[in-house]
Amino acid sequence: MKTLWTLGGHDPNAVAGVQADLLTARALGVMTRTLIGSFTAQSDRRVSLSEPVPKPWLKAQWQTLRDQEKPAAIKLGLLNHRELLVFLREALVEMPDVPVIADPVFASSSGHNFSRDTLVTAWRELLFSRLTLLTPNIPETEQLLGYRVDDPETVVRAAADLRSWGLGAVLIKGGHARAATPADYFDDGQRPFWLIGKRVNRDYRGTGCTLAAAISAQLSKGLSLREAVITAHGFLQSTLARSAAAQAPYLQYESGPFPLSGLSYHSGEAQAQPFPSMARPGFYPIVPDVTWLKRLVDAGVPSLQLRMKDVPAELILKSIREAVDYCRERGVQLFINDYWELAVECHAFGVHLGQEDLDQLAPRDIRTMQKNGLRLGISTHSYEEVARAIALRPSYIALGPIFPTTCKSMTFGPQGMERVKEWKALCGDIPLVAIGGLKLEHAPTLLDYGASGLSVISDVLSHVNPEARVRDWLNAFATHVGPCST
Ligand code: 3NM
Repeated sequence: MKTLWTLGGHDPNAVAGVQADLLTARALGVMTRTLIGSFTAQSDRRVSLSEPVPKPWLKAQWQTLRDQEKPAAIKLGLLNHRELLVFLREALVEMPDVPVIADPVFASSSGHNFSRDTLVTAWRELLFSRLTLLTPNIPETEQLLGYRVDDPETVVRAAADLRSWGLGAVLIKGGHARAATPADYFDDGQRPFWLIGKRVNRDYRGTGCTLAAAISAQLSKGLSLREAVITAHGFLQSTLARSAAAQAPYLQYESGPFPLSGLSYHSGEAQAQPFPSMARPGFYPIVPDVTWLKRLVDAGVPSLQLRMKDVPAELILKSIREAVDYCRERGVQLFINDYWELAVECHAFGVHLGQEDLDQLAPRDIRTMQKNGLRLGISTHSYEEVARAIALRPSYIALGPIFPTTCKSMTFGPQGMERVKEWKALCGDIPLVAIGGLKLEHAPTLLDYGASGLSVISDVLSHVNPEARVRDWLNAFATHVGPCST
């Protein structure tokens, strides 16, 4: 079994330090070993003791675990003596491939200053080059770098400066910042992103430990670092929201699915408005041209996507206009694939975009779509893509490919039907459309698992009798969830 080792402080209240790590990792289904690096006496109001263990104590704990296993990941928290850091640096040499996540406790949220500058320097000199990820909050970032970090530009600069000391990646936590939406900034030297949080009306201890422990637990399960950071952020946010709603004095950890937070490559600001909602997508075929579109509309589909590939440019606008008029008159929810500007011009019901299309959009393009009342659907295939979609607050999120498909070239493998259950939870209240290799017989299971819409190409377009096949799909929806158009 893969295990997580967590090394940090002991909190007699068991709401921070290694106990918070243990509760977090357990909720995420990961077996955890705990190593005590310091004893503390702390409460909500103050820290009255913070005493590092003697080096032989840490060595004995470490050796005991080392004799039995190699961990899948190691999480470091409060380590407030240079000697312990020296020991750790040496001990880690024999496990170079184990990811190490550090949440450096230089000060607790109740204000106790655990460390002197010499300790900050020791962390930097002894451990930073071995760390997969460092997760400082803003005060810790300022303490490390010696300058004020108080706006998005300085956060970006601080992350680059921290990484220049040899860190694999850095997650700067914005909870202490003054912004209305607390955003965390992740930089691994590839494609940095912001994770957008929500403030809750209560302060909780142990949030930093929880986030870093959740990241470490997700890494232990085999997720990539980016995926671990994204899912852990969602876990912490839902833990905070649930605890605050229950007015619980301490974080309430629970196993089970949770929604992801929004992710943006551009800014940590939450988007002001959601895209307009729509009636349940229901049976939602994709067609390549207006001839097919009219056939399927006449057969009674409630939603359609016009996805024109390799169509001469001069035909595109004409087709979109004709398709929009045809669907509007018949109350069909028509999404235009890709051509969002033409969709705006023709007053289409909605637009469907892939991740590469989103790369081309500026924030003002999003505002233009919203101002014109366009619905938005987004294709997703990974945690990162779905978190990015969530930040845009679209009308639906599509997950695919559920099964192998021949209609689109894919870098992602088939997800399987079970994944729909998880995606449903990740998307929160945004409707979910399943796509990719779907056949009629999959409909009951996918609807049971929480899909609001099922999207197909070949099952209908390659059928000997497409109209009859549409009727079968509509019947499958009607028996399962009631008529599609409501
Ligand atoms: N998007 P069929 S799969 C257009 O996973 C499309 O994002 C997908 O065709 C995704 O029903 C797909 O014939 C093709 O498999 C769906």
